[in-house]
Amino acid sequence: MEKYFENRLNKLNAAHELLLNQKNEVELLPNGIFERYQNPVLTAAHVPLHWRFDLSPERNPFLMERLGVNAAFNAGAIRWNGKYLLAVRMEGWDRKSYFAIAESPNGIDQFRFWDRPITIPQTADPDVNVYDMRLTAHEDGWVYGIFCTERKDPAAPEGDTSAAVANAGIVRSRDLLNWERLPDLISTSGQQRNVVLHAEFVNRKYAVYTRPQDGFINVGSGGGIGLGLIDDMINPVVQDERIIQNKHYHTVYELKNGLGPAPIKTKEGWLHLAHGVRNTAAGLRYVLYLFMTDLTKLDRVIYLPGGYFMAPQYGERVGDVSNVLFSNGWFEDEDGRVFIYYASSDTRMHVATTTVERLVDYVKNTPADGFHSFKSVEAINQLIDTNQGLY
Ligand code: M1P
Repeated sequence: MEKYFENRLNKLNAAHELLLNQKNEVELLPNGIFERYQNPVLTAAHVPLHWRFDLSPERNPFLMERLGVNAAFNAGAIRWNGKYLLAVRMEGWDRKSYFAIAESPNGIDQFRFWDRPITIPQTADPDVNVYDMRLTAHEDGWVYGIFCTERKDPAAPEGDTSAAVANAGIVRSRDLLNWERLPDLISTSGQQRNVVLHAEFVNRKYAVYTRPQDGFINVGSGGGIGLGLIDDMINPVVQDERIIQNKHYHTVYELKNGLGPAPIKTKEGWLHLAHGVRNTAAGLRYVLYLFMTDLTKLDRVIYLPGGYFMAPQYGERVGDVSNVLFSNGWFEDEDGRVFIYYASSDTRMHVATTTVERLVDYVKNTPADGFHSFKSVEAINQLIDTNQGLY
């Protein structure tokens, strides 16, 4: 039996090391806007063996996986002390999500989890589930993590074991190891998901992007990407919340939308990455899109390219919640490269790279949605006309 244990452990360790050291290659024919990479950067299989297996041959002679991991997805991202870090949404076999930091030397491959997952301190009303952390290095000196905290709906009728309430939980840290829990977001506009902290003060206040919604899944009469102000993160009351980019009939964000990571500052405006959702006969389809807001008037959208920026393709389409791309992590490197971390189908993490220059070009020069098929054909004809003599 001991031989069996030893052989199995050797095989598990070898396969794990092979996976963690796998080189990631760029896709063969990118679209000019960004480059995808061929392998996911993180999956459930990247999780250290000592989180999953009892490694004692006495206690676990069959070397069974005791605490399995179902998925590694929807990661916040930050450039930190020369390293590329992700605050990953981990989901166990028990359906509970939690966060763990994974680190890479280059942002493209060789991601390894730190020794333990993050312990999130609890408020008086414990979180049932936590997910989708956005990391913001704020100019006040703290790194904030804003995530969705989910609890059973206390108003749910008896027998309804699914109804839930979503709100934004808030933690902050100076070393990404020790996290201080602040009170949950206080807003008067119903449930909240996809809440993101802006990195700079706005009129000496904190600014947050929100996504008010009536229900847990359905945004109802709520929805849209909102912007509000907070005086003090110790008492995070959202004031003056207003919708700055709304859902719209027959677009990629017809049903709902939500901001991804905190926006990137450019000379021309704030670059935003968001997800848009529409309904189909096969269920909801989540794609990513970009827009830009004014540098000083944060509630003014100045560019909104039509359609999606990135949609699920090939194997990305399949997973626990198929046909979903979701991103809550990106950053700009010192050299102007942008690393976009996105999850496919609520299952695994990927990376795409581009530059600020290319993204600014994309938001400025991609035609806006004309909201009618006729307008789409008009835009194609315009392009064909300007291409005369060039093809
Ligand atoms: O399953 C797709 C996504 O659904 C939710 O996002 P949203 O609130 O915008 O619809 C979240 O649960 C997210 O984690 C998930 O990826």
